[in-house]
Amino acid sequence: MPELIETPKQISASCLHQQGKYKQTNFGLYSHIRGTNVSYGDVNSLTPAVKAFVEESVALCQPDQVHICDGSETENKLLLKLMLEVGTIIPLPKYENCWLARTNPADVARVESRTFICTETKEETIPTPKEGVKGTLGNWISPADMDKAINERFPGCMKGRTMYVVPFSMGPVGSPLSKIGIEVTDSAYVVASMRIMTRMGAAVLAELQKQGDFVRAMHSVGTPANGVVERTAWPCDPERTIILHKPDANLIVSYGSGYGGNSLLGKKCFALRIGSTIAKREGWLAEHMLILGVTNPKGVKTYLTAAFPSACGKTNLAMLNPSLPGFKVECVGDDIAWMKFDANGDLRAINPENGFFGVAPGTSVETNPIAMKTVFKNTIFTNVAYTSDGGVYWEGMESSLADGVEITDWLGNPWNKSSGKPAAHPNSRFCTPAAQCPIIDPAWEDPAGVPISAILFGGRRPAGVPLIYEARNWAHGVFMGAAMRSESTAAAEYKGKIIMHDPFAMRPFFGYNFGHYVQHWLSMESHGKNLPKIFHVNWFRKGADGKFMWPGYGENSRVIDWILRRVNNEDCFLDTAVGRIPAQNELHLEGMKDQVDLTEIFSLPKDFWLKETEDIKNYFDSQIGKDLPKEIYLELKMLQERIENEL
Ligand code: TSX
Ligand code: MN
Repeated sequence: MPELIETPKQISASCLHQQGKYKQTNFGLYSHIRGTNVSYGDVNSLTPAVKAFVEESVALCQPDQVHICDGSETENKLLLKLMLEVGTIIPLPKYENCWLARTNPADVARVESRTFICTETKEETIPTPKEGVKGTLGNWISPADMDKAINERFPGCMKGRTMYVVPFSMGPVGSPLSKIGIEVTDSAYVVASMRIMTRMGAAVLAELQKQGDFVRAMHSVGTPANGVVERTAWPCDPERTIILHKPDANLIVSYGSGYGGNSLLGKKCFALRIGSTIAKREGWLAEHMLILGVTNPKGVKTYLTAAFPSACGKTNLAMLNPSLPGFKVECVGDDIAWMKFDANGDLRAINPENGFFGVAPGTSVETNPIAMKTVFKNTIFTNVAYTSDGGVYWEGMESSLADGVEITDWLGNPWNKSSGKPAAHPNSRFCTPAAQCPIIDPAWEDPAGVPISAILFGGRRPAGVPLIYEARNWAHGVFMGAAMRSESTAAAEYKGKIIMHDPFAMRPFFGYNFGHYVQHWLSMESHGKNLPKIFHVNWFRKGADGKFMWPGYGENSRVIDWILRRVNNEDCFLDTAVGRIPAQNELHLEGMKDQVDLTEIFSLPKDFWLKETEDIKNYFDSQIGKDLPKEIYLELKMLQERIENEL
């Protein structure tokens, strides 16, 4: 194998990796934590509280050595070398600093059924479903059972391995909207990925010296055969995988999986689940939303957020290439928004992340040229296919495949178009720095956040739901979020083409009782002087011919143009039973290639909406019951009455 990365001269990676042995690093100081050697990093950079957390973790997990991450280039090279040696990653010499990780085939996605929130009482975590109904708004675990789950898995789980201490900031280091976490993990893949997805390293430890609060996150890929460390390329323990959150203690514990959402604990576990509980306590919002900035032809810049369930093209919208002349979209984030009303009553948002952990299949020069310009440097790919010329391949990349190139699928088998299965795993990912996105917003790291003027909800709705409609007021908008549904995804555990409820696109990510979450959203109305307007979009309505009625992608800028005019309070709307839609000729379609039947795309079939509101009522009754605020039931009732009377 050619020497693809420069080995740091002072550090002998293979020595570091040998069980029970280590060599002096360039830090020159022998140090220990609970008798365990610190092979890299400076113990004195840890605050007493961080040191105590590391000590507890070391005592429990019994790693051979401790590595305190500084986020440096030297450290990253060491991690890459370690991963290359054991086969966790392979190089992708076609690109600059890109790597392919292939997981154990049993460890390819988040595992919702093994994800728990721990509170004293069940009611704090999940609404009580109706008798005989299985709740789908999260899983509760008691403190005693959480302790038991930890004690059954963690003691000695890092024997023969290195424990990495990963200091990370969600949000720009030092922003008043940011929060700090410490993740301990025995996975070099997790460290390298956290370095991309969060602000990681010494600067975070320095910030902690100023303000000490942090979220504790403990992660191990696990050890299936008790006590025996497997030197496999992707160690994991799928049978005993568990992801635990204890909001009262700002604690995350994850065992058995190295996969993204289960192991990069800053993302779903912290920024959404623990984040939403902190946000509730502190009076702000932690949401599963993209953030984008739009500049109109007059040069006016407006920021929006949008919450969509998976498979709706959230990353594509975050990097939109507008077809409307004179419009410009810039990206602040593609997955998570932390939002808080400032002293002026403006809602301000930060993207707590530092990278994109995007689904690869479907990403192409046709669907998202900006993403394709982002991901081919400094990127860790996971479970995509690779090509004989040292590149990557996934479903959707057909048009950029050179002749004579051979493909190896995500499992390592030769692949061609007649193989009958996808080359890349459908949930395969790119993990890439946000800063290298060519349309990253100039204010994406503004510590004050960007001012949000509109919030979009949406879903994949083949029938009945118009292209765009606007909420009549805040409470109606909150109802729209609570009533969100989408044609189901292939990414999670639930499969098949059914219209699934996914309120606020947060169903797998609530950190506390959904009924209380909705109450919190309603309460936000009184915090804001300049409340954002709320909209619902649907790019996916199909006509009688079974074809999509709206061309989507860049043409969505026409919908955004109308939203911006509404934000500006222009009188360009028409009231309907479900909300406000563009008035005649107010959705600008000039210069559009495709013909769009506006009457059909904005039609509101009475039978559909009667059934839809009945489904929503059944969902609310069976899943949330008394925990759903009465204002939301009232919104539903008023909607049903308008449907009855106006459609
Ligand atoms: O991301 C999508 N967006 C948002 C883009 C900013 N997708 C892909 C969804 C899967 C992740 C879309 N798919 C969008 C969309 O607006 N619309 C559609 C549906 C659609 C697909 C293909 C065509 C039209 C609509 N047309 C042709 O294939 C020619
Ligand atoms: Mn997401």
